[in-house]
Amino acid sequence: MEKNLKEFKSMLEKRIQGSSRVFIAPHMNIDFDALGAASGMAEICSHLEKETFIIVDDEVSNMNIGIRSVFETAKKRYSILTSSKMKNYRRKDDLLITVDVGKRSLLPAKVDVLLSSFSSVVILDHHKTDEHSIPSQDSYVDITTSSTCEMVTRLLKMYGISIDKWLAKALLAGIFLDTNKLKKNTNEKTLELAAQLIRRGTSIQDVNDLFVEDFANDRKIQHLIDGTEFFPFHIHNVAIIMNRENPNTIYTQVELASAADYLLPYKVDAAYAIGLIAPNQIGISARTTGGMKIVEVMNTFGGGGNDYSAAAKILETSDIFFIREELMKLLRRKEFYFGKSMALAQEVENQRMEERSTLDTNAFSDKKEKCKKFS
Ligand SMILES: [Mn+2]
Repeated sequence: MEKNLKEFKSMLEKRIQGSSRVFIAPHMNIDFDALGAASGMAEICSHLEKETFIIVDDEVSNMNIGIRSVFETAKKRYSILTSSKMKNYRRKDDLLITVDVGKRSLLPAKVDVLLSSFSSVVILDHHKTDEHSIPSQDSYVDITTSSTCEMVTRLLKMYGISIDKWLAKALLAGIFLDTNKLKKNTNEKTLELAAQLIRRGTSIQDVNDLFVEDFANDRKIQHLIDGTEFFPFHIHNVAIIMNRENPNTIYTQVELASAADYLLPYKVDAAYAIGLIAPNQIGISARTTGGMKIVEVMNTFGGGGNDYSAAAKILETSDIFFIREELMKLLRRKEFYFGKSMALAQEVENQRMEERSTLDTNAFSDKKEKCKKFS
């Protein structure tokens, strides 16, 4: 998809202007990146004086505190509809823009059903495309960009659309989410853009406040992390996280992702969190520091993602132990790794800085100790 953002912008503009109405679809289980990007895209559409709707099916009661607070304001600023209400607003020649998603299975239900009724579909995403992706000539998919919010922020700047304090916060939250607060998948351009958003009146503190989790939820994730097993595969080190004590506990995909994210600093090439996400449905969330081809691994389970974050949903099963075995089989295969082990590289570094290495090794158990004291 060698299209630059400038070319995409002029194509996007043509599509928006040539449509009667625009429907923006972020992925289900909306997160900060999808919501920030949808908000920014709605601003672009209204700048082009086009009537626009954002489609969200998620129940507000299922959203975590941070998402909910951004969503409540978004609802006042933009027209937000559920996908089942969408048909009342449809006209001929409507345009669909998907943000932070390129797969039908991740779209709000009725958007998927009505997909072929749109005269054109534009995809803006940073997840890898595969055979399950929606085919579209009008897409901009760049897996090297940190987040969809980063793309949308660039577009807003190209249009000269002013970004107010709230929108800056919503966009920076998306960038923070997908870069684990600028710790991964971040380059100087991402940082520059983050600085520009901060200049619009938001702050690191404002955005961090959105990530404040409630205590019970945090304990639930910590409990899941307690079930972590570390496995050496070839020269690599992989963590598998699951709740073996209470395998029927239901998690959100976001909770699984947080658990996998949590493991990354502990000298692993990849971390996989497995858990039920519905009574007969299993989720896997994969994270890597770059040492493992997690997208390929998740592809084999019918999922996808980008070089650093990937996930899969497995229907009609509730046996997490079986899925763990299936995953283990894949993890033994060398072709899913890149040559250099992150853990090995770290070993060399550790030998050089022995003192620091002792601290690093203890950090995991220390942190867990502290959490235990807290509970
Ligand atoms: Mn994203």
